Amino acid sequence: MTQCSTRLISKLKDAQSVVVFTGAGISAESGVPTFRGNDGLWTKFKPEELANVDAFIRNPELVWEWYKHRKQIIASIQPNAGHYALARMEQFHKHVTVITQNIDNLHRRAGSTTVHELHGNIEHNYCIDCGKYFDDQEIMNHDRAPRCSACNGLIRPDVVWFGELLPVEEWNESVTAAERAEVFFSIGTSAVVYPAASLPMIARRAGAYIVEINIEPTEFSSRADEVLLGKSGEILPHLLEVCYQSALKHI
Ligand code: BJW
Ligand code: ZN
Repeated sequence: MTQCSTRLISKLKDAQSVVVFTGAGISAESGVPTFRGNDGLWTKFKPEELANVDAFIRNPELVWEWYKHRKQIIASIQPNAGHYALARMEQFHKHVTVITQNIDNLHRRAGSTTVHELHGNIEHNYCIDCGKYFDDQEIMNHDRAPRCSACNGLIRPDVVWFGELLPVEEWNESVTAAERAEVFFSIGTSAVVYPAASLPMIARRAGAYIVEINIEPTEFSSRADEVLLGKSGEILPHLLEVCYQSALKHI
């Protein structure tokens, strides 16, 4: 199991503001497939090919089938030990901000209270023509791409596709949190999708101590202060049980 470096213990002991930036890898141990890599969700389709509005207009049935399948997976799974450990971090710092690229709602379900969803939430849906909101119960029994009860427009999941802007408030608050972070964790993300992937660098430039947790090195690893290699569902509980306990002893 990963050792807790004395540097990390000392940073955690003093930190009032901690930011946790997560990607698909943190939900992998809950049973949500990741996007890239050999076990990736997108081995048949590249995310850039399916997760964009043109693909949806061209082939709404394919994109609906794809999201319906993922909605069913996400509705049937639970947060894992990694999500719960992050929620418990709130006992140790004044501010813990979770910034997630994930759309699966698992951080909130695990009890994290400040969560910025940069790429939306798969449980929400809206009409592309009139904007009317639909929850999953209203549309999940549709085999074909669902249509709006008000205007017959296509209904899409409230997620951010390629070429679309991130929700402005969530983004601005995430940048502010990254700039204020004393310790910044980047967990389970390949760090290749922008602008989200710029957050670790924003935090680093502002002076945060950057810790990456991943099962393998990423494009960002060489710029992190510390890289903990392993599963987030194992490393994060260890961090809480061992590293935080060491930090508490030194207060
Ligand atoms: C574990 C583990 C375990 C596994 N424990 N670890 C050229 C250069 C730069 C940028 C661009 C460019 N061309 C276009 C762009 C912009 C584009 C972009 O960044 N493209 C790049 C891919 C090149 N970005 C956008 O378009 C964004 N919008 C934007 O820029 O707006 C401005 C604009 C407006 C108009 C025109 C142009 C620009 C929007 C991006 C939206 C991304 N959306 C998706 C889909 C969301 C909906 C859905 O889920 O269906 O978001 S794509 C997909 O990737 C999803 C994810 O959130 C995102 C990031 O993936 P993530 O989370 O990192 O997952 P993986 O699979 O890549 O990595 C998992 C990691 O976990 C791996 O490292 C594993 O090792 C690890 N792991 N198990 C710990 N147990
Ligand atoms: Zn409508």
